[in-house]
Amino acid sequence: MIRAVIFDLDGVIVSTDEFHYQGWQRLADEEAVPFDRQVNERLRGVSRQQSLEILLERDSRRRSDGEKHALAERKNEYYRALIQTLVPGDLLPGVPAVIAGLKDRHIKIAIASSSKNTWTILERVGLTDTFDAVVTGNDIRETKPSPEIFLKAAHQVGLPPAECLVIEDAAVGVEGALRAGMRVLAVGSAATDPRATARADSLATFPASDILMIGEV
Ligand code: B16
Ligand code: MG
Repeated sequence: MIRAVIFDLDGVIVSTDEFHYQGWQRLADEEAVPFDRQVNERLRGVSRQQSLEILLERDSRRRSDGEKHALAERKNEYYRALIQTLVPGDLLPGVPAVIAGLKDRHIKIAIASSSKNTWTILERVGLTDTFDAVVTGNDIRETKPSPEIFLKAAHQVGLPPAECLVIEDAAVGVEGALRAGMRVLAVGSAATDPRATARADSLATFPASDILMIGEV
């Protein structure tokens, strides 16, 4: 039985994935590093520093650790300027209804996001007091596909992994949730991932009542 739902943030609750793309694209253009949306897909769910390493795979220059740090900081400044524009109306379709439906049924809800900007985003979209637990990129040692972030969220809501379902839009997130021993609903960019327990293009077509039936026999 599912008694907790753990949401990824970027690409599940809100479309900050587009802002990440814009921030990385601007940095890549300034540094004359080839970058496009296809490479950007590989950045989904992974940490800022790892994202930079992927972007720099096509770089012809050798960068010191100090330079890399400064590049990641610069991208984060661009990104942070973009997320300041977020408003509650930017929640992805279906998200408010799913959250309300789960709360009505007394299901615990949590956030498990690799982003160190999680709290700023939750504040912008009016969700700071909504979740029973929030685990961010600041609270973990290993990023997805490590199961660490999901296990930490389950621990904080006081439920075993078998009673948790994760909603993810990234391949690394789907893998991490499965490694944590949880069911996973893959949405958006991950909606064709065959490893997921269930798939949906968007939460707009997947009400809370259906979510709670995933993996039940
Ligand atoms: P930040 P999620 C992830 O969020 C993003 O998908 C990923 O693209 C980003 O690099 C990562 O957060 C770190 O974000 O630079 O804000 O710390 O999908 O795990 O909610
Ligand atoms: Mg995501």
